[in-house]
Amino acid sequence: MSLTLAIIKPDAVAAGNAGRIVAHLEQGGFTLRAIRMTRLTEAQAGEFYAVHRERPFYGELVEFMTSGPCIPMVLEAADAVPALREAIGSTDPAEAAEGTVRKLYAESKGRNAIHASDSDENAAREISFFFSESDRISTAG
Ligand code: 3AN
Repeated sequence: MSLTLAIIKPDAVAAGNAGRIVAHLEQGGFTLRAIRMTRLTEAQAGEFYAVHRERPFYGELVEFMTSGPCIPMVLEAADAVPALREAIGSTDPAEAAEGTVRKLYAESKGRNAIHASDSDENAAREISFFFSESDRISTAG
């Protein structure tokens, strides 16, 4: 089993889809290990998305991610990183496969409902960004 980080983004929280997205992921085989709601500051969003600093959509991304509360969570599954990437679907909801979170709940490439770590290395960094070791509750046994 391994861990990954998801963030239910401000568009999905504002639309009232947070609970449905958590349920969808749990039904898809992911176990919740930590969850909280937060509103990112510009500095926090900028640091979280630092790898995208040179991309043309960086300003828009930071503005969107600070526009309202979001819900970071730690999810556990076998091969959690690729499994969650598959479960959320393509960045652009128009290209996302049927049954994926983005197909079901995303509005556009920018307002796309959910973030998921793209490598084990980034998952570890992103989990530590939002949660301390003691926040991650083992649900086994
Ligand atoms: P993913 O979230 O699927 O890993 P990335 O890493 O290419 O996608 O992009 C990170 C985030 O930047 C996306 N989740 C999305 O919110 C935003 N983004 C990506 N491409 C665009 C775009 N063309 N216009 C606006 N925002 C974008």
